[in-house]
Amino acid sequence: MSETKQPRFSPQDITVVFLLGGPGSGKGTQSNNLVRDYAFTHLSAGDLLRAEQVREGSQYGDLIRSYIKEGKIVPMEITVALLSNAMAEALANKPKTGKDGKARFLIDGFPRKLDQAVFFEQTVCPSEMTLFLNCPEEVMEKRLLKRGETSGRDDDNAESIRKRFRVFVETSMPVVTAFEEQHKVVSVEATGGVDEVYQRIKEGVAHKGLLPVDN
Ligand code: UP5
Ligand code: MG
Repeated sequence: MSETKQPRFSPQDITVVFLLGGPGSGKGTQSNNLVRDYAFTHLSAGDLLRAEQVREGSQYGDLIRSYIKEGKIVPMEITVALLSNAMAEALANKPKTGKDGKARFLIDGFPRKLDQAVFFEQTVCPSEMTLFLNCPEEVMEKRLLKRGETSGRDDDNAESIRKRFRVFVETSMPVVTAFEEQHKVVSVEATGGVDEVYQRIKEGVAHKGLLPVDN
């Protein structure tokens, strides 16, 4: 008899929104807005990996450092475990919910590859929606080089940025396309000022029924 494995969390209890977009498209910046107004718990896969990289006793520190510098995608087992555990930890602390009583998770910068999307939805939780920040490379490059003056991120240099762009186009865009085929994508033009982009995001997600939470 074959055993059907259930995902760790059910979409009846939590809402998962993926936030995708190229490097520098504004995922982290707009996450702050979405956390404030929509009661999201924000989980950035990149931030979780950078924290694991410097965690004392981590067996993955050197591996993560080299992957990030090269703009390559870290093996998904590591990232999915970090995300799944961070979700469980957040739920244990009884986070705010939407009107439907469900906790809301904004997963920033993941999934970056088709097999990651499938694996996450099978083992952690199916997603409700993908918010895609669409931004031209010239705009993203300018933002990242400026941030690189002070960020201290190993990958905010011209060479790493070039590699990140390439991986995004070749490997991560197919994830957006696959979710588009499922009619789950809200695509937003991510050029212009932060407030302008956020206004478009609010309008876009409202069309899919996602509304702010009253404070
Ligand atoms: N800025 C933002 N919006 C602006 C606007 N509208 N106008 C003007 N400036 C704006 O923004 C970048 C900069 O632009 C900031 O200085 C901001 O003020 C300004 P930010 O909001 O940080 O953009 P974001 O899209 O979050 O850019 P980030 O660099 O974080 O994107 P990446 O996708 O490259 O980074 P991430 O941390 O997700 O991943 C890094 C690496 O980790 C990957 O390359 C990969 O090696 C690894 N990784 C995995 O292996 N697996 C994963 O699942 C995730 C990551
Ligand atoms: Mg980010």
